[in-house]
Amino acid sequence: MATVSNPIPTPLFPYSPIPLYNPLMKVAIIFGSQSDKPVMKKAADVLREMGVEYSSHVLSAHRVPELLTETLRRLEAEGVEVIIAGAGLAAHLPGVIASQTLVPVIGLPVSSGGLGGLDALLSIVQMPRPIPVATVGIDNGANAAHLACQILALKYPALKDKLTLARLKMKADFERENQGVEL
Ligand code: C2R
Repeated sequence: MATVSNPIPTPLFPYSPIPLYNPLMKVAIIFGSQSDKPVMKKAADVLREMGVEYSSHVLSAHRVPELLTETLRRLEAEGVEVIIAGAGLAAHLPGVIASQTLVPVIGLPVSSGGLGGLDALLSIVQMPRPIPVATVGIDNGANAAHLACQILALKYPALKDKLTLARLKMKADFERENQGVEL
């Protein structure tokens, strides 16, 4: 008799009877090198502003693949809900992370190197199905964090309220700043 394999992917962290889930909103910011720090800091700044807890990790799919897997297991056990993954050059880090977890991964291409980040952008955005990475613009750390907040807002009404207020403020600022413009 033919056996049918389970179509549901096995979670990275095996089922545990101990409730590991922490109800706080949790984002992990993972990046390939210390040299990516200025771009990743833009994401951290927005998360802090929105009151979202985050942890940051320098890891590399190319340089320390075993440590990457180990850390992902730990983050899942701690209840991470969104991962922001930034890298430059042949940026495989976000895709490799996405291949190892069902936690949504936001890819942030970093412009380190002679190609201005286009290399990283294409490496991150062109993922084969069914392993998507939600990719933001080159060096746009702020947008990576805004998208992370929007994902979390599906579950946390207080964060949704904050985002709604931020949008209202943005519109009011825009109208005020663009009143009576002269050329
Ligand atoms: P160094 O400055 O350390 O030489 O790194 C990093 O994200 C960084 O932008 C140069 C660039 O290499 C990237 N890097 C990756 C990966 N690991 C490091 N793209 C990876 O695993 O994808």
